[in-house]
This record gives sequence, C-alpha cells and structure tokens, in this order.
Amino acid sequence: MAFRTMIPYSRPHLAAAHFVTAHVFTASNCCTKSSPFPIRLVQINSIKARRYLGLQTNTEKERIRSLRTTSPSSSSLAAASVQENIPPSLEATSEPPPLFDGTTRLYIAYVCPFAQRAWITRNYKGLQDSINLVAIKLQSRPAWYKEKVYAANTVPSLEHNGKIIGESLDVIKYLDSNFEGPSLSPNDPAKKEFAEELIAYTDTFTKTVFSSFKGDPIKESGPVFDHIEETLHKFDDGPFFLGQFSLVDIAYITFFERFQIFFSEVWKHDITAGRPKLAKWIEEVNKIDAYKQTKIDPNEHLETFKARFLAK
Ligand SMILES: N[C@@H](CCC(=O)N[C@@H](CS)C(=O)NCC(=O)O)C(=O)O
Repeated sequence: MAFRTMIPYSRPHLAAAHFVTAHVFTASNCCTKSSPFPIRLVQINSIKARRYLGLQTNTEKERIRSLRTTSPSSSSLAAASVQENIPPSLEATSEPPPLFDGTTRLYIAYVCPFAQRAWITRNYKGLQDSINLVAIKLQSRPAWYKEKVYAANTVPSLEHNGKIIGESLDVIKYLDSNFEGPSLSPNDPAKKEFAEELIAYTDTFTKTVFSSFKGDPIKESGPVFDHIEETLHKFDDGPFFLGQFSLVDIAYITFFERFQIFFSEVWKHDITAGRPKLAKWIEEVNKIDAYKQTKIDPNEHLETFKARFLAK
C-alpha cells in the first residue's frame, strides 16, 4: 500500500498518522508468525489521525455499536476500505477492452457526476476486484464506445453478463440488487417508499439548480436546498437521508460536491449556511472511503462548471 498524498508535516495529526502508518506497514511486512508484534500493539488515539487513516474514532465506534444493536444489517458497516490504482482515461485512439468476454466493466468518466454515482456504489459494496473500471475521456470518446458498448454514448454504463445497463440511477439499483456487499437499500417499507421518492426527486433538484445559474442562483435554488434540509430531518437514526447510508445519499452527493464549490467560489455563498442538517450530511458522507476515493480536484469541477455555465 502506497500513500498517494504528500503529507504536510506542519499538520501534526497527519504527521502522527503518517508516522504510525509507516511503522505499522513496515512492521507488518517484516512480521513473522512467531513475532506478530506490531499491528495489535499500535494504539492511535488522536481523532484526526484515526480519521486520516480511515479508522473509527471512539465516538464513531460507539455510534456503530449502537447501530449494530438497533440494526444488525446496518449499511453503515461499510465494506473494508480498498485503495486502488485508478486507470487512465481511454480516448479516441485507444483500443477497446476485450468486450463481452465475461468481464464485468463499469464505464465512467472521472469528471461525471452521474458516473460517479455508480463508481461510489461499486466501491461501497467492495466490488473493486469483480467490476473493472473503464474510464473514458468525454471530449475525445472512442467511437467503439457508442458502436459496440452503449448506443446512448453516455456514462455510466455497466457491462454485465453479456448485456449493458445504462442510466446512473438504474445502474446503482442494479449493482445493489445483483452483487454482493453491504446493502444500500432499506428493508423498512416506509423508508423504501421514501427512498424511491427521493431518488425520483434528484432530477427536479439538479435541473432547478442548473437552471438557476442563468438567473439569480441563490434565490432560485434556495427552495430546493431548503427542501433537502427538511428531508434530512425525517429520520433521526443517523445523519443520512434514510438514517443509514444508502443509494439516496449516493444519488445526491456527487451533485452537492460540485454545487458547493461552484456557489462558494462564484457567488461567495455557502449552501449549508442556515441548513445544519445539510452541513452535517456533507461532513458525514465525506468520511466514507467509497466516496472519498472518487473525488477529484475541486478546481477541475470549478473550471468545468465555469466553462459550461458562465462562458459568454
Ligand atoms: N441520465 C444519464 C445522464 C448521463 C450523462 O449525461 N452523462 C454525461 C457525462 S456527465 C455524458 O455521458 N455525456 C455525453 C453525451 O451526452 O454525449 C444518467 O443518469 O446516466
């Protein structure tokens, strides 16, 4: 396991985390059966260092313990974190992978919020080894993608058992129903119904926000952000839309990631101001590894959005 990030040692919790990690991994590599010293003996107490390492803090452990008591199948007991090397994007001149050879493939573009939904779902369910990521460069899409993979020519799409599934919301539901890993759908009928309602609302939500960019964004998108805030008050057994982390959170977070930075940088507006549940929700989703691994440089979102929505 290699660290991809440079660690600023001026930030002591990161330095502490890095020190401990380096030692744990070095020690675990040279560890023998007769000398199983390191991992079990290392205690990491700093909350920030534990978060950085993807370990639960004591508070989080408590919360999970209580969730276990109330809901043994709780989806917040996410699959173990897997760091993977993400593949380079294929472009017009790239050869296709050996299509329909029995391999399951998820076609995405790193910048795309729709594709990111499917990518998070795959990661959360721990399917990194069974579903290959194929990244496509949208501005220079290979012709074979439209001709041989997905005639709609959009991402995401999923190649599975000789067929292609498209449309991000269908893909995430398909992944959740047809693959192993922690469930991202509630069992409770009331929550199930609410989940469908919320998933259906993503379209209205995103379209309202996107069209507000042409007018007065803060005023015109205010009601839909308020609606999300109210919605987050509905279940109090966790910070997520249905209490526990689910497909609903995945359906929304990729757009919030972009909207938050765009409003902040362009209109100096904090979309979470006066919306405490929304602020908490964003904070909690940002602790989920399956999501963290799909995030790209916020400046890239900013540039994409500026070019798309502010160019004269
Ligand atoms: N409704 C589709 C939208 C997918 C979509 O628009 N993806 C964009 C990238 S973010 C795309 O592939 N655009 C290429 C195109 O429209 O030609 C979904 O949810 O999957």
